[in-house]
Amino acid sequence: MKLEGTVIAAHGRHYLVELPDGGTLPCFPRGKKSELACGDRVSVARSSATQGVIDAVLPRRTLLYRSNEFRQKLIAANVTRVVVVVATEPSFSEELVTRCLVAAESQDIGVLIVLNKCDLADRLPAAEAALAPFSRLGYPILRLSARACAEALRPHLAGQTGVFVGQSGMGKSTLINALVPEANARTREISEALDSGRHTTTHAALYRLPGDSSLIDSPGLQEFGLHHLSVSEIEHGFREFRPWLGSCRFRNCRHDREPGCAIRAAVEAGGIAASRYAAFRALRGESRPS
Ligand SMILES: Nc1nc2c(ncn2[C@@H]2O[C@H](COP(=O)(O)OP(=O)(O)O)[C@@H](O)[C@H]2O)c(=O)[nH]1
Ligand SMILES: [Mg+2]
Ligand SMILES: [Zn+2]
Repeated sequence: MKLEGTVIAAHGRHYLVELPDGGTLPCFPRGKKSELACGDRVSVARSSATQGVIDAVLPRRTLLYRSNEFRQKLIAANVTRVVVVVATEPSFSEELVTRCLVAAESQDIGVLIVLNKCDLADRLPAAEAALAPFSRLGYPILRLSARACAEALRPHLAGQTGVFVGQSGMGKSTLINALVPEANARTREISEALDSGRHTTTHAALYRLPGDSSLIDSPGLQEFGLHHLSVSEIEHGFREFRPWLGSCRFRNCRHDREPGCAIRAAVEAGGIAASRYAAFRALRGESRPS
């Protein structure tokens, strides 16, 4: 009998699938190459009382992933909201935030930046300064403390499938634990099913929230390679570039030294921040040829 389920945890080629009755089943994919992500909808057949086989992945609405020149790493499937979690302490990488935003924009996924640990007041001004460029671009920023007021995040997740992305130490797991009462139980269930009880959080996990929302906690990112994006996807990932795209003299302009480049003109006129243009050039330099 075929069942449709949702991948709620992924660890190597082991997946934990949530079934329609709410129970979970450890599963292997049938094909050799198929790689799945947390949030994937799958068609499953039971192979025994305690194990299943994934026959097919249903079409994905979105797929968030990162890549370097050698391999790609899926982060989450079917998410509707990317929540970039940063903190006042330890300090965070603005470049990593930029990369998370470009990845989300390239998939047309809405973004929210959460500045956590706002209780550490003396660290707040530096964090605000680092976030100012993103705020100016119109990205919403929610300031909170996971220890005191995690609830402030809940309305932003209503009806959404969200994914937390960010460096480790930013407070993602603390936020999950505050928002999901059964988070610890689920974490234990996942560890037991997928890595024989080694209570580590090396894998992503999907948690259910009341009100038809879900939240995926992903392992801390130290880097977010975007080698899989084309130049066109990267330029669309810089949302303030969009009004000028298509206005360059050359249709295949790389916005480098080409004459009549509308993007460079916008940088010179102050419509695009020089730091964002530099970030674009860095990402374009590692992008796949198109
Ligand atoms: N002061 C303060 N510390 C926090 C807050 N949220 C998390 N932490 C601490 O930050 C550390 C890292 O949190 P964790 O949730 O493991 O981060 P993760 O790696 O992003 O999952 C832990 O020691 C938390 O107790 C907060 O709002 N304020
Ligand atoms: Mg964590
Ligand atoms: Zn150009």
